[in-house]
Amino acid sequence: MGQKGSKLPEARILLLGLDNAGKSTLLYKLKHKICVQTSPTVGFNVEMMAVRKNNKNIAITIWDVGGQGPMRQHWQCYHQDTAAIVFVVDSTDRRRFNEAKREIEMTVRSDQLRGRPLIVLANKQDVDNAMTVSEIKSGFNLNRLCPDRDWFVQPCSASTGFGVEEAFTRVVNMIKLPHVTGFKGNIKETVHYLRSGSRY
Ligand code: G3D
Ligand code: MG
Repeated sequence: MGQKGSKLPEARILLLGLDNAGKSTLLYKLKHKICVQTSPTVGFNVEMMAVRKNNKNIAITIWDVGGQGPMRQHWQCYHQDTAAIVFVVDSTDRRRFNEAKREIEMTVRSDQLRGRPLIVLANKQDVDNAMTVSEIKSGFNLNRLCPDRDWFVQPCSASTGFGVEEAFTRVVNMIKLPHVTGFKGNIKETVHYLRSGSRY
């Protein structure tokens, strides 16, 4: 069932958000349901999955690049080939909501991410008093922030799996095929490049 050496067109999905938002938990949850290939974590986590889009098989690579320090210099390189942005929010953390807001605002300002779909995951919905989708939507002011890209907010719980598959099905549906076929590298080459260029 492995996809090693897969020649499928690849689309990169960038998993962003503050530390503790639940990005790695989310990736782990997806991996155990539908993942077909893994790479060891070296300053980042990445998973590849085969999915269907428009009756074709494509490979999506999901990059959890929440790393700090030396990895930050590589963030631009992730942006370049990104087909969709998934921004994970800890819905229980009202204290850091403004920090998350600043990060999402910086992300959507990136030229290389212009027009790419944005999916906000309102994570940790299993916890009482978690912020709701509408609180997050209006708190981030997404209508004004994203006038020129597709976006949506999905409630989910990376711990229980609630909403996780739905979110990624929607992400795949929102990816534009030109970005898929325009992907230049492959997952192994990119991982090799990042390892050789970093101190990890
Ligand atoms: P990050 O990769 O974004 O930094 P992690 O975040 O995936 O490491 O998760 C940070 C903490 O949040 C972890 O708890 C994890 O179990 C928890 N978490 C992630 N998703 C959910 C969720 O949907 N619901 C709840 N209740 N907790 C979640 P610990 O205690 O290990 O630090
Ligand atoms: Mg993590």
